[in-house]
Amino acid sequence: MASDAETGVPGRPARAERPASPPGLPSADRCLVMGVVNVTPDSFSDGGSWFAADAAIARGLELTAQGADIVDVGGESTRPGAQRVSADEELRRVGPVIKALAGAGVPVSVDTMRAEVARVALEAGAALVNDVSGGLSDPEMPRLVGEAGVPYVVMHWRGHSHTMQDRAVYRDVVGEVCEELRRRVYAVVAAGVDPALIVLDPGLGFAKLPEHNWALLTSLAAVASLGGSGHAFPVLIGASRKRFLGRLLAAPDGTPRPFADCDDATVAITALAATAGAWCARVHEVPANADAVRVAQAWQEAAGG
Ligand code: PMM
Repeated sequence: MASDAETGVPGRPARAERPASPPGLPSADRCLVMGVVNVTPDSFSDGGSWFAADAAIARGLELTAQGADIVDVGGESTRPGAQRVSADEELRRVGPVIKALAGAGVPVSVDTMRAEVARVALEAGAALVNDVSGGLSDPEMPRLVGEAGVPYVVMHWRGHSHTMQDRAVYRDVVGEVCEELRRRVYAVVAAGVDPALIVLDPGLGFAKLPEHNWALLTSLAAVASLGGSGHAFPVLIGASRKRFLGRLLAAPDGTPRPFADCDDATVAITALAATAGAWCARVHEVPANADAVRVAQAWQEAAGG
């Protein structure tokens, strides 16, 4: 069971409802929607669509107009098997996009595992660092985020994309993910990150088989409290267009549904996760997900929650 002392989060109230947004980010009485702009040629869900800076900027503005509360800009694909790009290339991809979107008043998140990229992104106006490695890939990242005093997404991660699916081995996936996230929270707090600025993410699809993703999605309260029953961190989920949805919706001959035809399933997960207390859903197509979080909000209000 996590306690104040264990999590380093003194005074964070125990509550069943959705935790508030970290300072500096949009807040609402509902689950937030994070729209994705992958400035990459090879992301598995939207690779190549927004690779040119102008296209990426236009897409970010479009997602915002469609109801995205935050726009997540990434320059490195994390699809299973992906090889890494250089920091220079990552910066070349995301720098102008973040600068333009933040300059237009869009709350921007930078999706990066590199402190150097995060530093330039924050200078360009990013409001949130989304680190899928939870500070494991670049040991400099937690210190940088701590000094910058910005919100930090700490995702569950077991290794880079080219090897991660070999690590999808669990006896008790919820317990192990909570324990591994708890260790990351200790580490990033020790490096100077304010616990009030931490957002947790179970890392759907990252060293996870479909059954692991479903177990985590149905245990969001456990993830939020790191396996305890008290303090709750905001939780971000990234189910959008992931392979486990394509497998769920496979054709009778077993052929997985193409990722771009999994948006309706993504919306269903957004509604369910929002009702279960998720703080934010990271999605590729915003309009129906923006509707779904409002349906979930009305549902919860009608249920008295
Ligand atoms: N998934 C992807 C990229 N970034 N960030 C967070 N916090 N959570 C996720 O689940 C996540 C992420 C990979 O998906 P994409 O390549 O389709 O964007």
